Amino acid sequence: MKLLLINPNTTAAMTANIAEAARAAASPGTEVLAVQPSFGPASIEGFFDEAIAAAGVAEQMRLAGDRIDAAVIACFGDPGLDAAREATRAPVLGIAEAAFHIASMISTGFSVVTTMTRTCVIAEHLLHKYGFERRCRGVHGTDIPVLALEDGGLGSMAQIEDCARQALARDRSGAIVLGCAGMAGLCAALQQKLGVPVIDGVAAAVQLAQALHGLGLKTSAVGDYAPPLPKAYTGWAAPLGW
Ligand code: 5HY
Repeated sequence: MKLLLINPNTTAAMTANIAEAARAAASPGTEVLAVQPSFGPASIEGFFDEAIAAAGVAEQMRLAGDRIDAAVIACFGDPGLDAAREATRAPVLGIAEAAFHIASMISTGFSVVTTMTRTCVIAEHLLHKYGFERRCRGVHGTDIPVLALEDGGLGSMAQIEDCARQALARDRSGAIVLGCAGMAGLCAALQQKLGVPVIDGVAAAVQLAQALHGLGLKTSAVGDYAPPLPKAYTGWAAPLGW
């Protein structure tokens, strides 16, 4: 299967690291096509960054069309997820939504450990949007800038581990969800250190995308995720029109 992996920020080193984690999680026969928008923020750490990143996701989905079997949006805010599901019938997964589903199947309650504290609200909004607010017992920021994880994040391991330990104790949770695609490479080592399930959304989304493809399921074209209605777009967005 052809799996489109979109890193919604524009940092090539992060796209490469996220692609490596996705390929490590993918089954034989899954081809991971890693892309990033042609415009937008180097990292996504707030609502404004996210608004532009969502347009970048729309750009890449528009370019891919139906030439893919599934897509993964590899940013923990799931920017542009609903728009992406209108743009193709191929299943589209956000790494936050995927991680919440997986964590809820292996623990009665989980905690999220993310980057900047100011982005915690974005994760909290998604928990409510997806209906996981009763399963998540806390969202915790480490105040590690996203681009500090650009090299894979080894330098931030101790800080993330410390935050996760405090979260597990304070929240009485049984699992940790990593709140940034840039943390994907740290998952196995953190799970070893913490002794609880640690969920990386990139791997979770890749595996769930394969499962949906294996079930022969596509995004419904009826109702809310029906393709956008034909209309002209102007300015730099003109090529994205329908
Ligand atoms: C991410 N930002 O996964 C999010 C993390 C965050 O550029 N890639 C980003 O802080 O929301």
